[in-house]
Amino acid sequence: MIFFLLCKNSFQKNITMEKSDRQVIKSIVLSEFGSDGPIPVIYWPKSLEKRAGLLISMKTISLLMGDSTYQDSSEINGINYFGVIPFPDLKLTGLTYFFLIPDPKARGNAKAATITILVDEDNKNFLYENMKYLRVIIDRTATKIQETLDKIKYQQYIDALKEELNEFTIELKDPFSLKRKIKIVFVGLDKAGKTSFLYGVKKKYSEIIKSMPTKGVNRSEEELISQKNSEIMIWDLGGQQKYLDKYFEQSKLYLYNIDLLFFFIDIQDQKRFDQSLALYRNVIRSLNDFDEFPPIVVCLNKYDPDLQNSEETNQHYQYLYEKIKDLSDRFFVKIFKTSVFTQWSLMVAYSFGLGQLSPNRELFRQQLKQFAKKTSIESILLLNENGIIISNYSHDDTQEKVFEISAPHFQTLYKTFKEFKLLKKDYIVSLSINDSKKMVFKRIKVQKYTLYLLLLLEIDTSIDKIEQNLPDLSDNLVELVNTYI
Ligand SMILES: Nc1nc2c(ncn2[C@@H]2O[C@H](COP(=O)(O)OP(=O)(O)OP(=O)(O)O)[C@@H](O)[C@H]2O)c(=O)[nH]1
Ligand SMILES: [Mg+2]
Repeated sequence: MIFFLLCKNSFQKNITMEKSDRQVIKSIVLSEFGSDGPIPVIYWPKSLEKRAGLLISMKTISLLMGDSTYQDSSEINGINYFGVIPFPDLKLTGLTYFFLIPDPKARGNAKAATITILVDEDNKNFLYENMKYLRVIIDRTATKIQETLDKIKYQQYIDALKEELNEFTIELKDPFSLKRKIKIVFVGLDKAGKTSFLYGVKKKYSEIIKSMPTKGVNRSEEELISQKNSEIMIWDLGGQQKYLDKYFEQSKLYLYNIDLLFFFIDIQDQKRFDQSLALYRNVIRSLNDFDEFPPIVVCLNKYDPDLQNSEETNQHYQYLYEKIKDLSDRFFVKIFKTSVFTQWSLMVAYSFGLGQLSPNRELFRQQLKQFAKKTSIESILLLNENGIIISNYSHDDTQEKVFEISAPHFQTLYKTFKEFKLLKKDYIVSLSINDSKKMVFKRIKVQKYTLYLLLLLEIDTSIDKIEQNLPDLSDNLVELVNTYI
């Protein structure tokens, strides 16, 4: 933290460009956690101000590791993920890859490292739009760095990275587009419950009752955190046969350029399972033809609370689960049981899907994990104002599940208490759980956003301990929240 303050100054004028203004990528920095802390090992351009390089190293590495110095590689073992990080003082935004370099001399036999490529903050959309390509290119460089023992080669690898990125951007039609346009598509047979799901997510219950079959496509906008940089459009495709035919005939319009796909199957409608799966197969085929592989969330829907113990329904679930997995070959697919009667089930599936759109989801999780460690919290979950789960972290899966189910209830309670002016503080604490644990639901302000934390902790952990560590968490989240999507 102290370092950030020291470095706060305006350096951007010192970052000169080697070529023309058309160059999108302004700088590349390879950082390492050296014996004196994070330092830029290799950077481009050569004219990059020393303190700017140091700021980039400090910030990226400390987001990776928290305030604690890097001492135990088991803590961050298996770390390799991306994040989009703003550097307002430099008027730059970076795409950072976090990874470890094996080093027998370092504690834990590895050193934390980051590769950051930077663009003008006004061009940050370039990073989002081209994320999947940039990730591949940077990942390759990181692997080369991890594999060599010869540090002299680092320069050569970063030069090659610069060249490759340069070639990549030259081929792009418009690297300077201003808004990230995200397309989320809902597909499934008619009456599968797509429109109801979307109303349910927004808690527009009265609309669910009135809901009519969707004619053609219903487009709506989603606002997750900040709408400044992105526009999230949801396409709810009516599922009647006459419309389905049209989507495939004009697939370039409907099924092209999808960032996230929700696919719905009515788990109560056994007669139409095969028809549903045939539709799924066709959608997969069409995506394959376009060479596009968006993440897919499959909702086995109408899994109503009263059916949860039904043997038959669970057999159907198993059947559909396996069929879907079989059909989804090259895709990242996650399958959920959902019902409009359990609002949390909608939120869990919906949040998971939206989370896939964020390049910072791992970074958020890492922040929650660090906070949890410092405060001896077992489980932690971060919600936005609308009950969408931004991130969570938990020691075990069962707890995570319980948390996802409990969170909306706590949020409702919190808002109710607040409305009736029963809250003196900005948190509520549950009764003891199992005589040893308690839950705390707390509102936090992160910049202009109101977010909520649900925490599971030892019964005798004081709320003060949480409060003491919150400012650090909020500070780090401020940095990340604006680049969440
Ligand atoms: N039991 C049960 N019924 C549901 C659920 N979700 C939706 N429904 C009902 O299923 C019917 C169809 O829901 P819609 O949301 O209109 O379905 P859709 O997939 O949008 O249908 P199309 O617009 O024709 O493609 C409505 O009567 C809903 O009330 C659910 O989770 N459980
Ligand atoms: Mg509909």
